[in-house]
Parts: sequence; C-alpha cells; structure tokens
Amino acid sequence: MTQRHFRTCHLCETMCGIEVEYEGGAVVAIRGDKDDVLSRGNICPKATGIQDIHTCEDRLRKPLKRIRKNPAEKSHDDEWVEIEFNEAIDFAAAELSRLQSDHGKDAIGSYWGRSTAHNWGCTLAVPFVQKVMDSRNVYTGSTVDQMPHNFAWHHMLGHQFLCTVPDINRTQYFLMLGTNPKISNGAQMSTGANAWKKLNAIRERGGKCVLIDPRRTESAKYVDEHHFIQPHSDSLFLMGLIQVIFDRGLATPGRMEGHITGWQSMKEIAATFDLDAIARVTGISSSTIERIAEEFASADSAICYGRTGVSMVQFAGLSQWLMYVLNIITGNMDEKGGMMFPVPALDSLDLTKSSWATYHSRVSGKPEFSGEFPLAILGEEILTPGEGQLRGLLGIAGNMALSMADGHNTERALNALDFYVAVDPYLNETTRFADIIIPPSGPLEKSHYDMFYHLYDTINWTKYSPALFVTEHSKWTDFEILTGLSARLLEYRQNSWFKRGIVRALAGVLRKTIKPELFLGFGLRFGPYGQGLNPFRKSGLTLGRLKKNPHGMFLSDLYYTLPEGLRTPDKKIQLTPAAFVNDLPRLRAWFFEGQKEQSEATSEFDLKIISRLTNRTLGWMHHSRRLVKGKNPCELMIHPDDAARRRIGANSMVRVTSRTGEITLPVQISEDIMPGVVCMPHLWGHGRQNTRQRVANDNPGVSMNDLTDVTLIDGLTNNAIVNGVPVKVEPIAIHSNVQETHQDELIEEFVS
Ligand SMILES: Nc1nc2c(c(=O)[nH]1)N[C@H]1C(S)=C(S)[C@@H](COP(=O)(O)OP(=O)(O)OC[C@H]3O[C@@H](n4cnc5c(=O)[nH]c(N)nc54)[C@H](O)[C@@H]3O)O[C@H]1N2
Ligand SMILES: Nc1nc2c(c(=O)[nH]1)N[C@H]1C(S)=C(S)[C@@H](COP(=O)(O)OP(=O)(O)OC[C@H]3O[C@@H](n4cnc5c(=O)[nH]c(N)nc54)[C@H](O)[C@@H]3O)O[C@H]1N2
Ligand code: SF4
Ligand SMILES: [Mo]
Repeated sequence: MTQRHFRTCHLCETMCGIEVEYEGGAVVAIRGDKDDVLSRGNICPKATGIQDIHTCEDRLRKPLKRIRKNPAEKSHDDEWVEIEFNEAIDFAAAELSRLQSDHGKDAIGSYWGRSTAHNWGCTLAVPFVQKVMDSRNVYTGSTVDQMPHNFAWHHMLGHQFLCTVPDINRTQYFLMLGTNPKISNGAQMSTGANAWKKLNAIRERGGKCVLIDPRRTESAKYVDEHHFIQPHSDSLFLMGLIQVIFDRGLATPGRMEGHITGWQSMKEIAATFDLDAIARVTGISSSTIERIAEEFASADSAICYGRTGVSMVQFAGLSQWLMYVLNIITGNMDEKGGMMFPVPALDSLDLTKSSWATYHSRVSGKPEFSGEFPLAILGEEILTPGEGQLRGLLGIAGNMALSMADGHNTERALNALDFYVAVDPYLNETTRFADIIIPPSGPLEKSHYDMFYHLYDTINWTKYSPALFVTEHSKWTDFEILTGLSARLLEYRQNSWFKRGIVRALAGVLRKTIKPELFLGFGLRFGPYGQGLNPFRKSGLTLGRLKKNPHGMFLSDLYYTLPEGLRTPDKKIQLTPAAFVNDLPRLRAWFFEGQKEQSEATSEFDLKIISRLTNRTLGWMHHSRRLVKGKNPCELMIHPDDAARRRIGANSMVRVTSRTGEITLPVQISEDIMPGVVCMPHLWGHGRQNTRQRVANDNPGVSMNDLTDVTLIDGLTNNAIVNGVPVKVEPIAIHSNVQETHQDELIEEFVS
C-alpha cells in the first residue's frame, strides 16, 4: 500500500511543498502538495528528480579514499577505495591538523558551495567548523552569486542579512533587472514556484511589470514591457531613473522620513550624470527612462528588484546600491507593495557576522567580507608559494570546477593542494581532485528545515520536514560529518594524550545530545513567534506544534520592521555610503572616459557571453535521468545579425574562445538575444576522466566557466563576473542542408 509524506523541496530557495508517494523504501511519485501554506501545489519539474537522486547508484554511500599510483602527485589513474566513516573523518582531521601545525593556521581553509544553504545540517555546522579551523581562508559560492546584495545591505542597512524581499503579493509596479523568475522561480523572493502567476496577478489588479535583460527571456511573456540593456550598464540606467525622480520633484521618503541620511548628496550625485549619455551606453532611450521613472514614482506601490544579472557583472555593487536607493527615495522601502523584510520564526541575525575590510588577503590584498574572501582568489592563495600559502582544503557542497569562473584555473589549484577533503555525495568534476570524499546521507534520508531561505520569505511562514527513510546512511548527515570532523580536529590540536582524551570524551557526549532539532526547538520557542517559557501561551510556536503541521504554518503577512530593525550605528538608512560613492569614478572612467572603448578596440573578443538557466536543470541535478533526458540545452544563442556576420548558419557548430579557454557547441539563432551578446547554460561540462556519474556523463554539455575569467571581478564587491564576459565566436562547420533562407540571405549580405 502506498503512503504519503509531505516535505519541502530543498533544491532551491523557492521552498515548494512536495508530496512524496512511497511504498516501503521506494518512491512511487513526487507531486506538489496542494495544502502547502506557501506553494499551494505548485512545483517545477526539478522536484521530481529527487527520486532519481534517492536511487542513484553513483551517489556515494561510503567514503572514498584516493590511492595514489605515484605518492608524489595525484593523477586521474589513481584508484578509489571505500572506507568507513569514522576512519575517513579521523584521516581528514589528522591530515588537516598536520598541515596546520607544520605551516600555520591559514595553511588550511574551507569552501562552501550552494548546497550548504539548502541543507540545514551544513548551515548549522558552519560556525563550529570555522571556529575550530580558525583560518582566514574561508570561501563560499556567495561571491559567484549574491554577495553584492549582502554588501549593499551591510553598508546601507547595517547588516549583510537584513535582506530586502519584494512584497510581490501587494505591489502595483514591478521593475525587474537581470532575473528570470519564470525559470528561476524567484531568487531572494521565495514564492513557491508560482512567481509567474504572481506577475500575472499584478497586471490583473491594474499594476505593471517591466523587465530589463539583454535576453528576451521566458519571463518576458509575463510582463508589460521588456527592454534590452547592454550588459554591465544597469547602474547607469538606475542612476538615470533616480535623476529624473529627483529632478521632477517626485522623490519622497514616505514612512522612512527622518530615518535616512544622505538625501541631498544622493540628489547631487544623480544630477552629475547626463541622461543622453546614459541612454547611449545602456541602449534604453532617455524618453523610456523618463517614463519608467515617472511611472515608478507615481505608482501606489513599486519595487525595483534584480538578481544574478545585476550581481555577477561589472559594477554589481553600484547596481545593488542604486536599486535600493530607487526604492528608498520613492517611499517603497519597508512599505506594503515595496521592498519588505521577512521576520523568520528562527531569527539568526545576531548569530551571523557582518563586516568589511577588517583584514586583507595574502596575495592580492582583497578585503574580507563578513569573514570570507572572494572565491576568485582561492586559486592564487593555493598556487602562490610563501608563508600562509593555502595547502589543505575542506570543500563542501559545491562543484567549483564547473561553477567558479575559469574552470581550468580552479582545476590547477585543486590539483596542487597537499590535502583536500570533500564532503559531497558524488565523485564529480571537483571532488575528483580530493584525497578523500565523505558522502552525507541522501535528501530523503534526513530531516529538513530551511535555516537560511526563510530570509527571503514573501509571507512569514515556517515548516519542518522529518526524514522519510531512515537508513544506515541516515546517521551520517552533513551535520554529523562536519561536527565529527570539528571535534576530531580539536582533539588533534591538544598537545597531550590526557587532553585529547578529555576532548574526545566530551565531544562524544555532546555529539550524542546536540542535534539540529535541538537548536531548532530552542530557536522557535524563543524566536519572534515562540511560546517562550510561558506554558499558558498556547498560541506560541514550538517545534512540537510545528511538527503537527506537515504542510507548514502561516505566521503573518510581511509587516513593518523599520526603523527599529536597522543595524547601522546611527539607526538610519545610509543613502550614500562612502564605499559606493568612491566607486563612481571607476564607472565614469569605463563608460564615459574611453576606458571601455580602449579595451574593446584592442580586443579580438567582440561579443559578450551571458548565462541562462533552464527549467529542468540545476547544476548537480544533472544526475537525474528524468531531468536530463532529451536534447542537451547547451546551445549558444546568437542574434541573426551576429550569426550572419560570422557566416554562421542554423545547425552550425561554433567555437567560442575567450582569454582563458575555448569550447565548441551548436548554435541557436534567435532574435531573443540582443545583438553583440551571446548566451548559454552554465554548470554543464561533464564526462571528465575519473568521475563517477554516469547519467551526467552520458549527457555532458560543455562548461561555460571554461570561458570565464578569474581576473574579472567587480572592483567594489569582488564578486565574480560571469555575465558579459568578452568572447569570439567562429563557425566550425555549416551543416550542408541549411534550409533557413533568411540566414543565407543575411550571410550573403554581410559577405558581399
Ligand atoms: N531552474 C533553475 N532554477 C534555479 C536555479 C537553477 O540552477 N535552475 N538556481 C537557483 C539559484 S542558485 C539562483 S542564484 C537563482 C538565480 O535566479 P535569477 O537571477 O532569477 O535567474 P538567472 O537565469 O540567473 O537570471 C539572470 C538574468 O540576468 C540576465 N543578465 C545577464 N547579464 C545582465 C546584465 O548585465 N544586466 C541585466 N539587466 N541582466 C543581465 C540574464 O539574461 C538572465 O536572464 O535561480 C535559482 N533557481
Ligand atoms: N557562468 C556562470 N557560473 C555560475 C552562475 C552563472 O549564472 N553563470 N551561477 C552561479 C550561482 S548563482 C551558483 S548558486 C553557483 C552554483 O554552483 P555550485 O555551488 O557549485 O552548485 P552545484 O553545481 O549545484 O553543485 C552542488 C554540489 O553540492 C553537492 N551536494 C548536493 N547535495 C548535497 C548535500 O546535501 N550535502 C553536500 N555536502 N553536498 C551536496 C553536489 O554533489 C555538488 O557537488 O554557480 C555559480 N556559477
Ligand atoms: S522551484 Fe522547483 S526546485 Fe525550487 S523548491 Fe520549487 S519544486 Fe523545488
Ligand atoms: Mo545561486
């Protein structure tokens, strides 16, 4: 007889409710949970892939240890042997401790990829591991993602996790830059896989949606207007809007009156830009900028929101700053239908750091941000000899050989490590460089709570999901592995057998009693909605009560939290933090003082490549046969004019070259991409030697990050630039029976 289990899909921050139909230990089907308080039955196809991951034969169930053919160096001919978990943890701790005692604290470091945040065992273990490792070498996927947002929140609001979330349910005007919610399902805006329905609803209630993107994406169907924009130039478009709003007397602080500093200087800064020059650079006419500014400022409520298209580009820090400025000067910060701040049931803000430039990196002097360095410098820290060189790495939950800019550089660095322990369920493109891989239990074998993503809630709600299947492997969640490793590291650091014995005994007791549920129970009880110690407050939240609500609990709509919630020293919103103002000369030099032209005049790389997500895939989910079946989506989208100019016909294969690498892939000629820009999916490029991932390797695609450049980072936030990277595109062969006459005509036209 089949049974049903309800949980949250942990694959992305959208947090949809899923219903898993199962029989014994086998999953029969996965579908949307229509009673889930957030998603109400909506899911995307990716959720159904979880059953493939559950049964995937290549998913590691035991740790793998590398046996080197040649003890002096790693090779892809090395063998892997299975060992027990305790032995693996002990070995990893011994090797990391040895490196630290021989070469100093910073000789070891950690890297945390995106699955860290999707996995509460990992998220909870971060502070333990980092405290025990006590190294400045901390890297995460955030600096190839949303770090510029955190940077702006830190400087403007006082904390990197004071996250603004679009109140999409109530807004009347939604201006989106560099985001594709139809496919991503809403990033930093958790809606439950129905962002597109929410866009429709805005228009149905008389509101308006505007999208700014160099590609006419799948989301363009759900908006009133789409405008192409030249990559990297969003901050100028935003500056234009701000200028018009100030000029026309449309600026108003609204509810935040008296709680903002820098109003006059922001007005003066905006006035120094020339709107016609902005229009030339961005490709959006000044009359359109003026109209959007007026509409935005006069709407009953409005939101300017952007995601990776304005964070993984040049001048990302400036774009984030100006998006928030736009919301603030139109009275839409912490206002219904504007940008708001969720209040999660488990409030962890005080447990997280927010700092900038309190120390700098060894090789290129990059500032820390909230205790981490940009991932772009991981390679140089490993490859540059000298005191403090990074020699040992604990790599968790990320596949940086495919996801970090300049995959070749990443591979060189990983290969050069003296010791690398990966905590990951797969032997993939990144973990194949490890000395040991420790695999955590599978997604259905552990409990789940979104420790992190409730920061992006569009309603205040909460949900806990127990493990569905309890197996032998369930004992080894990420939390168990990482706390076990921390305990063993601490033990190795003691200089006598006696002290080691005490640490081991203590850690043994603590590890038996401290489970993620203990933190959650405590956090919920003493959190904003909690019961506290009052047994008579029956409405208060406790873990027990939450467990009785398998579809989650609605807590409230988003409500006002400012100015009380501000963390800036003067308790005011900072409209013009020095960090941003000081970055403006760089922007001007690039776009208005000839720097861009100079760099392009001497470059053979005359197109810019940007990334795209696809509905059925998400990095590591290429292990799911359900999701990757059919045609591989790795195609280079190119505008017909650009194709014709290069004699590229439909069905061609093309060679794409950049300063760092070269890939070949088929083209897709389309007017949906703007001229001068090409586009391809990222996180592909499987089929590499010594990986154990048959499904992904059968459908390999090519890696976009074999083209991107580790030296390209936003000069202010040090976030990687993986969008708008200069490339050259050439045809390899034109298919003999090209039928597209339009193509042929265009080719003729350009050739003659
Ligand atoms: N299906 C699927 N969904 C996912 C994921 C996945 O892998 N697959 N990943 C999840 C994760 S980790 C994230 S971070 C989110 C990302 O969520 P989104 O940011 O919403 O999704 P992207 O497709 O990265 O959208 C970025 C858009 O920016 C555009 N762009 C590129 N350069 C520029 C520029 O200079 N200016 C402007 N204005 N636009 C630009 C691109 O064309 C693209 O449409 O998605 C999440 N959801
Ligand atoms: N060119 C280009 N590059 C990009 C982007 C882009 O738009 N363009 N997007 C960037 C963005 S937004 C992101 S988020 C990153 C994503 O890049 P990554 O963070 O590298 O994400 P994935 O490729 O999905 O790899 C996830 C890894 O976690 C492992 N894993 C899965 N589940 C678990 C688990 O429960 N525990 C542990 N320990 N490991 C697990 C998987 O096996 C895999 O190795 O890519 C970035 N890179
Ligand atoms: S959008 Fe898809 S992958 Fe993301 S949580 Fe929902 S079902 Fe899962
Ligand atoms: Mo991401």
